[in-house]
Amino acid sequence: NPKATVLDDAAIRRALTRISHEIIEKNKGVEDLVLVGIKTRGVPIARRIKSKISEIEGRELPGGELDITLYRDDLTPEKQTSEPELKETNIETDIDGKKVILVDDVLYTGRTVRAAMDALMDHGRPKEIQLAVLVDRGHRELPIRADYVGKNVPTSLEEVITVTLAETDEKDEVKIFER
Ligand code: 3GP
Ligand code: 5GP
Ligand code: MG
Repeated sequence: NPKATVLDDAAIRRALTRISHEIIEKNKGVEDLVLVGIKTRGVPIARRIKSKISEIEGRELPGGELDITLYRDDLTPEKQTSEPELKETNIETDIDGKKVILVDDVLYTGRTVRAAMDALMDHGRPKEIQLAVLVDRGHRELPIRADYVGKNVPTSLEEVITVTLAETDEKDEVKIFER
């Protein structure tokens, strides 16, 4: 049972455009930036930001993907016994000395991002790692925060956020549900 639409397609587009500008501003340009999406839906979000930044700056950026398997088939918090694990890395450039921007759809406990940072460190020595997420739903269990946030959506533990994107689903939409 859906409770509310948090972001519609126009709001998602505006949020990603804003984040793209914020990335350029914070980094004073796009030198040494690499955009890495976390599968599944972090990947199309990273691609959209990457192409928006390229459009603004007139310059292509390297990209990549990390596949971090999520904990469980059952997604209720009390059943999350194991840690998220890296399945696959696919980054088209050497990340040594680069500023890697990790991109994910939803930030929750922070454990996926921690696993993603571990994977990057195994891959090279990035100069810096930054984090961009479409939605921050709170409930962090680690000292991790996002540098760029599409929307902060305070949730209860009983609520879930659904993110659908044109690339993987029918349309662009972020909704909040009661479990
Ligand atoms: P994603 O591949 O787009 O990241 O975990 C598999 C999918 O389930 C994820 O899709 C995520 O969007 C969705 N999901 C919904 N609620 C939760 C949740 O509370 N925890 C996790 N790990 N995934 C969730
Ligand atoms: P974390 O590791 O921070 O607990 O969770 C982050 C990952 O789990 C993200 O990749 C995200 O896809 C997924 N996730 C956690 N909570 C939610 C949620 O409420 N909705 C959606 N769509 N994904 C979630
Ligand atoms: Mg995800």
